[in-house]
Amino acid sequence: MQTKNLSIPNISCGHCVMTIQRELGEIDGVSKVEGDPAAKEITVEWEEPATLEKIKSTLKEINYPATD
Ligand SMILES: [Cu+2]
Repeated sequence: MQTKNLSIPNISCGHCVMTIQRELGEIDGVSKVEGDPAAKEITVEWEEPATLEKIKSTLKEINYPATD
């Protein structure tokens, strides 16, 4: 299991976090997505077959790119 905090400047409210949770939740292997709208951060937990690259590319596709 891997965990990472990602900074996502495009988050503006709780709905953004819910959208991200829904979309990342569809990736096989992603087990948990938590978000903080005020901090504009999410925490993702995953294991194979999910990868950080896949998570980041999905975030980019839905217009919430991570900065790091
Ligand atoms: Cu929003």
